[in-house]
Amino acid sequence: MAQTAQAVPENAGVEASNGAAEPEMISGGHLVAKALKAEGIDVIFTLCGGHIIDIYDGCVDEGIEVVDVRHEQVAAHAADGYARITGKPGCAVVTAGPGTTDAVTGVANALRAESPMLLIGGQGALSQHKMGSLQDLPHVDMMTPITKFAAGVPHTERIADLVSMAFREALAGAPGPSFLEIPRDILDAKVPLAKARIPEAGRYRASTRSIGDPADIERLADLIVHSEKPCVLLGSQVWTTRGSDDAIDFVRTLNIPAFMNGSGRGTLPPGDPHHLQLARRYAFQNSDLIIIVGTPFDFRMGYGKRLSPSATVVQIDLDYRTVGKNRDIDLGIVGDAGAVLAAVTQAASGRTSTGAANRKAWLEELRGVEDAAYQKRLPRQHSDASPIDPYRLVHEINEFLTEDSIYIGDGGDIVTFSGQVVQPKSPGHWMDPGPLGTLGVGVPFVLAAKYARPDKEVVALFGDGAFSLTGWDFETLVRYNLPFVGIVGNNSSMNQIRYGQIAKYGADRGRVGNTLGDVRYDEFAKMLGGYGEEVRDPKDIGPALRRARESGLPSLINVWVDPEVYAPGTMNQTMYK
Ligand SMILES: Cc1ncc(C[n+]2csc(CCOP(=O)(O)OP(=O)(O)O)c2C)c(N)n1
Ligand SMILES: [Mg+2]
Repeated sequence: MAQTAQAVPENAGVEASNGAAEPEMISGGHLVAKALKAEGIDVIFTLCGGHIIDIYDGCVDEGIEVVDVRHEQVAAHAADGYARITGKPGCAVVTAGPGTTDAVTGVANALRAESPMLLIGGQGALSQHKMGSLQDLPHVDMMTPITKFAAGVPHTERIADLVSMAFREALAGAPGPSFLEIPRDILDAKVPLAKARIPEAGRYRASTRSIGDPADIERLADLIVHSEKPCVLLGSQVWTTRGSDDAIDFVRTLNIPAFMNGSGRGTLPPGDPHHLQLARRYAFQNSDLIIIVGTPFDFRMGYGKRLSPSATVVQIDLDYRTVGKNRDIDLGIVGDAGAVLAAVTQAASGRTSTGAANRKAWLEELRGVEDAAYQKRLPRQHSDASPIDPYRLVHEINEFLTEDSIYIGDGGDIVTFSGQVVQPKSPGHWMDPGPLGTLGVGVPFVLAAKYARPDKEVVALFGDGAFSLTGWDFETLVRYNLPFVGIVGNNSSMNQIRYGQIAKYGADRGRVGNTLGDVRYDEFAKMLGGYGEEVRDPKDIGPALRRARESGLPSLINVWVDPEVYAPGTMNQTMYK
């Protein structure tokens, strides 16, 4: 029976020469693209390889952009960065063998930073399994310890289904990376569209926005209303869960001094009466109630050992494995930072008194400690010395940032300085590698941030060592017309490591394996089509930054900083204690 074109159902296929209906067929790469689309992925970061090209072809059909970089580490870090900026999972696609091994660092960084991303890697054809095919490696074995989910795809029909499983795992609880390996013949093969499970957008995952045990919300509200000296640490998960507004409401309604770390920086703007930074050690030693939100007791927190033994300690985290790890706590809540804080604010507000007024003196006490520490450091921030005092450089950067500047730090000592001085002005406007401490995240994070949010200004500070790891992708920023203000704090050294070597082995043996050339990164930027300037005099930093902003190009301002000046954290070797 003849049918009009409009009456043909979408998946009905075309009529074969013998009259039987042939099913509509779809290839593996096109199934990948359909599954990515269902998750809202609109860009993949990639470096090409023959094993993965059918995914590109699928992306063309689905309207997913293919952003090509110069090193797979960059693709993986960009996927991590994209997830942080957008709140959606990021996706990187790399070829088999060295393409996948190159991406390992980016995946590992996303694991420690709890950043949801999917890495898709190619693999030799299943028909050549264990025959020594080009670029064959045991990728799933390699990825298993550094992902939340790592699997190979055994059949073309299962591709989209497994992509959805990978996303479910990446986004559940504390987010993290997933990995899928797709053999070449599985990816290239065509199967009937009707036989492939393609999970529908929004219908294969549940919300993980939990408040934990409701009774614990009441317990925490009780602790807060009776506390005279509380403090809260707002960690990365406050941003991950997009709980910034709930956190702001919590500290303001209940009058609780707040410290921020990781991606939680910028939750409160600088100058906010509850925003504290330099008085953290004092607060942790003198508070009666310490509430840790969405950050583990890892090395950044001295494994929880530096909290007052008499304080009541509360920990809120998306991951049950983090709560109570490394030290005992008085109350643990496994849940979503924003949802929990909103519920506690509401519960406490329902009491006869929230106790907010009783905490006024404590806030003033902390403000006094904060102001004294700030005043003590200020002369360094205003230093006219040349070579330039790193404190002056990071001070100038802090002055330069606007409410719309996303700040990215990638380096050793120079970034340690910036952690003390640079204060992002808005939530989600601070990016650092996270607890893996990976050098080389800078350029990929710039790529992700500027690509996802072209309306934002991106300002990145690099150590000269850190920039060198992934610096060639500056060319990608030029190619995609992604202007940003880049600064290299250049001390011709891997200074953070050099300090420890000198301290341990003496000055004459301290110059081993940590020396870099006097490289003109401004010239490197210009060579690749960007903007560059060199700065030796501190008073030129501000004007150079402004010219970089106005250039409308990817830029690098090469600032020669004093190699003999080290950050206090480096001198105390705090990170190893
Ligand atoms: C990928 C990677 N390799 C090595 C290290 C160890 N490391 C930490 S800081 C540092 C020195 C970084 O030098 P640079 O970026 O120039 O910053 P500086 O300390 O000189 O300011 C090194 C090598 C690391 N964290 N990550
Ligand atoms: Mg350096």
